Amino acid sequence: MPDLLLYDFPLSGNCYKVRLLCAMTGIKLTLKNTRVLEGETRTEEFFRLNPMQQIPVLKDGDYVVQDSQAILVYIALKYAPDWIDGTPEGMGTIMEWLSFAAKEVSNGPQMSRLHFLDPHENIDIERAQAVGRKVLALLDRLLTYRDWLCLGRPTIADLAVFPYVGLSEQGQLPLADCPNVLAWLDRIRSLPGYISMPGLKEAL
Ligand SMILES: N[C@@H](CCC(=O)N[C@@H](CS)C(=O)NCC(=O)O)C(=O)O
Repeated sequence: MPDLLLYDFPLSGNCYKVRLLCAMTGIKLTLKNTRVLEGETRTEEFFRLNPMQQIPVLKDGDYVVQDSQAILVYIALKYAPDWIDGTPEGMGTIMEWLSFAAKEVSNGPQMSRLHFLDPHENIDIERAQAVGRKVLALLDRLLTYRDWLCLGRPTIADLAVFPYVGLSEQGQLPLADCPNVLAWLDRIRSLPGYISMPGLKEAL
């Protein structure tokens, strides 16, 4: 049984992705609260841990990996293979969604939320909300045809996209007009081992 250490912050959707995968797969995770708002990721010590100066960072013994998408891939490949697909085709398809999480979801719903949580961040809110609306429209259209983002089953692709889409309303991006997104959020919430985070609604 692995004993992983996560540099974590309770309000971070990127850290939550990792907490969620571990909760759903019964993997023990030790949390190290990192005070991002007080500049703890800006220290020399933290730079040596992660030159990107961001959380989440995962330590598995001597191995260190940063970036929420990279951490999901690492944990799933090593400890939770049901949540990934080892074939080139399956991995390629999952990567499409991990990239979507890192670019569109981050530039849209994540940045819109950050603008309202921390007005000191220099965010172009109109652009972020425009990207956010496109993300929600795309997902709602796609989820008319499928229950999960890819491969016909829950994978790390769903967990990578879930947090900031679920938190969209904190960025003043309404979800009420996206019934298929709401149903998908609910399907994820119904999976065994599901845990929530501050700001996420408990049900539809
Ligand atoms: N691509 C990274 C982005 C991580 C990220 O945005 N981290 C934020 C918290 S959610 C952070 O560390 N912010 C502090 C900073 O950038 O100074 C990932 O997906 O993990």
